[in-house]
Amino acid sequence: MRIEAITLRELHMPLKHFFETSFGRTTSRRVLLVTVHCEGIEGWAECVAGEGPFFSYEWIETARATIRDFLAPALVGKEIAQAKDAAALMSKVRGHNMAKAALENALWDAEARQKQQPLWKLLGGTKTEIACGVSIGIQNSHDNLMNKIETELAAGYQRIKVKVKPGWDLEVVAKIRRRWPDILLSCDANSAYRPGDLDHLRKFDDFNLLMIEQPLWDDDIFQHAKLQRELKTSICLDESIRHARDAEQAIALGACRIINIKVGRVGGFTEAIAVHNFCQRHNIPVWCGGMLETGIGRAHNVALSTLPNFRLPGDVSASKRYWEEDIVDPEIEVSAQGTIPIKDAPGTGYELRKDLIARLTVRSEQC
Ligand code: OSB
Ligand code: MG
Repeated sequence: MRIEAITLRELHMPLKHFFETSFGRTTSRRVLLVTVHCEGIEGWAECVAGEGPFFSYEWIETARATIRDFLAPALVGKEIAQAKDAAALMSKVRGHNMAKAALENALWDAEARQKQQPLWKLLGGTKTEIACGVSIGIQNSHDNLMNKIETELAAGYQRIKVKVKPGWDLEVVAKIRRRWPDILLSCDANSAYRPGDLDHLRKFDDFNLLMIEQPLWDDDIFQHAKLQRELKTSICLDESIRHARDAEQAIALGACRIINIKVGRVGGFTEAIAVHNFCQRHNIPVWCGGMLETGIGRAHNVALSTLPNFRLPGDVSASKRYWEEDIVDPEIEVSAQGTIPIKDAPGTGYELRKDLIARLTVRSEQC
């Protein structure tokens, strides 16, 4: 595959409902789409960098600038045999995994289209359906949260994850458990706690949670290892896992019992598969995280989730939870059993709505 050019587009898409985590509230997304042009074939992907440097240091402006000034020049004009060869060409750039992932994943998309193969098969997937959960943000009131959970359970989702932070945590979780004693329930702190909160964090053990996600700093595996020894509840790491070596370190130190894989956070499908395989060999279950993606990133998450060690329901949920209108056709839909059936179609199995993409685009540039 010869990489002839790369197009960057920014789209503005308001969320149906704000999404709030311990680091802030998002009401509208700035979506960065990447298109690679390879000998008559286009590959598309979404950069999952956020509107600000809060989940990670990357945000949409650093991703765009890093792609334009460093990563695209490392790829354009090159001939690669497979999408997975792109990572080596971009390795001079330190970090900026979300920017790299957007490019690599667009090349995987192009490779799948060129080979007329389903992307999930190209990635090594084996499942014919995937299990879906939902991530529910911090709300304006407990009642609003309880109503949302009721709606999502009625829709069939297999696992509820709620965002927590000091002041929106134990009381909320206790209330959920009183009403729904048996559901699969987890929480995600996005680094809102400190080791000094140990006595407080121990109280999460009363609620039979599937996991507590990323309680401490994003850049500290050692402190999570100390915390995991003190908790019955399994820790799941999200922000802390940037590549397979982080997974190796976390597992060796006992810093978590579960890992959330986000393809953007680890720099692309190749590294996501490496994290998956390492966890599988060490009997650590993984699940697919989400970053409020449009259908383009979402379809890639669906494909990744077909790998065998994705053993827990992911944050891969229906388009209609986020968007009035998604930019793929059909939209991503979840069955009444809380699953997404996997299609045998070439590529992702979801077509692009190019007219809608054009209407939502606020800027574009060619690299
Ligand atoms: O920590 O998993 C997270 C969204 C934005 C940034 C970080 C996270 C999230 C989510 C949402 O939890 C998952 C989704 O529904 O896409
Ligand atoms: Mg998380």
